[in-house]
Amino acid sequence: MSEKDNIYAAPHATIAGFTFDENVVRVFPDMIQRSVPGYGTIIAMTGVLAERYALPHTQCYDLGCSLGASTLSMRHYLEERFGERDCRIVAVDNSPAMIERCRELIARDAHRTPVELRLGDICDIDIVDASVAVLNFTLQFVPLAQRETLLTRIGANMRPGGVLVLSEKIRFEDEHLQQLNTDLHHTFKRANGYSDLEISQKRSALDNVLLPETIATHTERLRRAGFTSVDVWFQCFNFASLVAIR
Ligand code: GEK
Repeated sequence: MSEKDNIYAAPHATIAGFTFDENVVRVFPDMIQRSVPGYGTIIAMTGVLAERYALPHTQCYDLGCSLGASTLSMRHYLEERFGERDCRIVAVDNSPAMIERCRELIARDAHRTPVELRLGDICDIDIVDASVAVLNFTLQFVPLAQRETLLTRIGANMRPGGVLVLSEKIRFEDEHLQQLNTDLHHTFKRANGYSDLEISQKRSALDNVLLPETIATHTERLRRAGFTSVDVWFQCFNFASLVAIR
């Protein structure tokens, strides 16, 4: 069971940049559920999309897997046609604490699709013969200058007819919409038990660490990376998930 996230409940003298360390790992499921509107739906539908697009004898990538929520969802939905499909999942994260805990959680799961867990930077790992790639709230932490190269590499190593699921915190060009969606997100967090202090300290910690972009920027870059059909399939406030078909 996940512990309750109270990392920013007490005042911090200085707010360090957010990192995915053991303290975050301990509370991560509670933190992401209470912070990201639609997280549970996005995780479940990622499995549904994998079931539809995974091609026989290919690999499904969970890039920035954290505790493996998307991996476990894909495994669940890939189970029914396990034998005829013969896929494997490659789950990658550059946080040792996340990978260690993820390994324990995968070991407890009874589904059969093989999972390879890798500790590493998603900008460095080889992508080979992919039919599904999931970037579930991960690209937002990759330096802006590296995002195009990463997506181009995913596109180049994905089978035609494969899918990339890209979920991100987004920003809005229109100032009114940016303010509205930021406020609505904070209201969502308050309704989930976070105090104003927690919300503001977390916001400072993510400053310059989580860098959101607009839907237009994501869509145009995905097209340049070789994805032909690109659209938003889920959005709640400033959180969205896109499908991009190779
Ligand atoms: C979920 N997908 O539960 N290389 C590898 N991992 C990275 C990198 C990188 N360059 N940058 C960040 N990470 C998960 C949630 S959380 C989202 C993803 C959030 C990892 C980082 O260590 C963390 O585990 C994950 O990406 C982001 O659906 O906390 O908002």
